[in-house]
Amino acid sequence: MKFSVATAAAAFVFALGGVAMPAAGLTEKSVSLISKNACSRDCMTTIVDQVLASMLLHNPEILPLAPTYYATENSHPTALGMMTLWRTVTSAGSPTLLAIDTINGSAYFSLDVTEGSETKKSVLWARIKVVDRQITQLELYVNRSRGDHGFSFSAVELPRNYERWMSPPADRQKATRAVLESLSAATFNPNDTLSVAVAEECQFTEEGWSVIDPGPDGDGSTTPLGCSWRHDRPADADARLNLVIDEQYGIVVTGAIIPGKIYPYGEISAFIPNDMKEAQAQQDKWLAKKQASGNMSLLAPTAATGETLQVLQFYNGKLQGQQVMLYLSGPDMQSAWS
Ligand SMILES: *[C@@H]1O[C@H](CO)[C@@H](O)[C@H](O)[C@H]1NC(C)=O
Ligand SMILES: *[C@@H]1O[C@H](CO)[C@@H](O)[C@H](O)[C@H]1NC(C)=O
Ligand SMILES: *[C@@H]1O[C@H](CO)[C@@H](O)[C@H](O)[C@H]1NC(C)=O
Ligand SMILES: CC(=O)N[C@H]1CO[C@H](CO)[C@@H](O)[C@@H]1O
Repeated sequence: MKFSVATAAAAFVFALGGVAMPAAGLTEKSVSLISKNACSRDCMTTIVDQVLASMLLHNPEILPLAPTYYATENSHPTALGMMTLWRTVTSAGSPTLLAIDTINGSAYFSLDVTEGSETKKSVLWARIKVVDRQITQLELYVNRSRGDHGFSFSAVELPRNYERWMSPPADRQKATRAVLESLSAATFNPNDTLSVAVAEECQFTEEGWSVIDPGPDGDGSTTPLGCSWRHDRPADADARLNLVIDEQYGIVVTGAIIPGKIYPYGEISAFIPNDMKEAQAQQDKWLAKKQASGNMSLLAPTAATGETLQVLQFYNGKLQGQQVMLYLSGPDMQSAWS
């Protein structure tokens, strides 16, 4: 369903009904098994839709916010009413990717949105936490250009690329919560010896895009990069583990802070984590050569910090999907969330 401002109000009324009566439709037996204030998958889905509808209405006050809530937009702590998203979003569908953790009351979602009268779309990704059916945390990010995150991106390709995530084979062998937790623990810890098999069809995206690395001189690859489980993956000893564990879809979300450098990359620029020393050394070599030829204007390599939510999908004993979602700030930044 695609929301417009006109339908948002109606959708919200509908959604509120869902939240007010989460036990409707459940059997007597299942009601007695869950706590009074548990939020089911339907309940979490409704709250996520409400967040998007409230952006369209430019009105955060209609949300079931907890008396005290935490919120960031592109890593900046701010009250919802001060965020740009509540001013700019003019169209948003239901999330293209939605992972729900009913045990921790958390959800991760991502979709393409339109802002203002822009014809170009932006990539929105977010995590929320819900306690007693009230929102206690909102961690929101929006990509408006590669300069925001230093990586490749595509709001246009995002919906198609996420279809596979949301339609896993019915006969898949689901990973247990413990397996998904071990994946989260290893994501930003290269010391962790967990061995991870990568499915051949595993889908790798950066901010919605299947990455084709053209190379700084346009002599790179023409085929999309696949998933990988690198030994030189970025480390964060304080990574935020198990933010969302969706056992139904096999999705696990992990947060981290990644120090790195913005490098010129041909005429554009790219973020390379400091832990990927080889990639940085290669880029230094390329840069020295370009500078020696003296006929190109290039950005100076500059320290930066990426705040990332890494989204992995795992079933049939293999990694099936890997997404890098990252937002850049200046050097030595820390996360408001850790
Ligand atoms: C990995 O091990 C090294 C050496 O013991 C340690 O300094 C580093 O903090 C560890 N990294 C993580 C992410 O735990
Ligand atoms: C979510 O629940 C698991 C139990 O499976 C727990 O170990 C984990 O720390 C929780 N994550 C968060 C962010 O609270
Ligand atoms: C810059 O110099 C290199 C070699 O010195 C040359 O191959 C290239 O065509 C030049 N580029 C421009 C834009 O003049
Ligand atoms: C508003 C805006 O500039 N959004 C960018 C986010 O990513 C998309 C996908 O490629 C770009 O087209 C948009 O320009």
